[in-house]
Amino acid sequence: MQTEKPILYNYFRSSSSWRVRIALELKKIDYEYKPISLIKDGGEQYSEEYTKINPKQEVPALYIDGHLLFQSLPIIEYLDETRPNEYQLLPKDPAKRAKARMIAEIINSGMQPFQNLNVIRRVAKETQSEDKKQEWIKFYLTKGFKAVEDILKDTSGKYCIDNQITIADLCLVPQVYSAKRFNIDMIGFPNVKRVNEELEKVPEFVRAHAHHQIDTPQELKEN
Ligand SMILES: N[C@@H](CCC(=O)N[C@@H](CS)C(=O)NCC(=O)O)C(=O)O
Repeated sequence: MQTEKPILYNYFRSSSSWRVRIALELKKIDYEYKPISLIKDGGEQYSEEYTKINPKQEVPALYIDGHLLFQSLPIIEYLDETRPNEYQLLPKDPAKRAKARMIAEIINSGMQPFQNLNVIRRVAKETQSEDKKQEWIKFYLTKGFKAVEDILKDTSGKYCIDNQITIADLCLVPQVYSAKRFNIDMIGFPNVKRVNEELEKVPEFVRAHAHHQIDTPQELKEN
């Protein structure tokens, strides 16, 4: 039984953090929001204090039920298993569950890492070129969205898997936001666009949005 309030170590614009914020909202879990700035003072994720929380020096990390958890997808699965409610984020049906995980995995391991701050900084440094960095991001995000779009043709209803919100949707919305930030042309991905627009209307997704957090800069809060 949970006694202490969970603590989410996260950053407003981090797509991995955002996935967990949506899960916490859907599971109706009251939590303390602990901002970890990825840019302030060279990045608070590298501080000695935070490295003790997450040795991978990334957000998110969630302290819950006496456990310190990191890696967004296992966190979401933990919340789903320990807090069953009307939102079952991993569908019961094995084929649907596998397809939801397929989409989540494409985004988690085939897209997000290639736009991750320390990775793109290294690409820019090694190539001495901001253009090469942009090309790199565009290549991997487009490749990932092509695969997701193909899956959605078969699986999507209102959301990624029929009309049930799943772990795939929690990954999709922050990834589409990142794509917009990096100026990726989404014209070839109508199902991604349609499902994303549908999800953006869900109140729990609105509350978890990058522009609605305590560490969101004022100029973005107004958007
Ligand atoms: N697979 C991890 C990825 C975590 C991750 O890469 N987080 C990014 C923000 S979305 C980060 O903290 N980056 C810090 C850096 O690149 O220094 C997860 O899903 O939690």
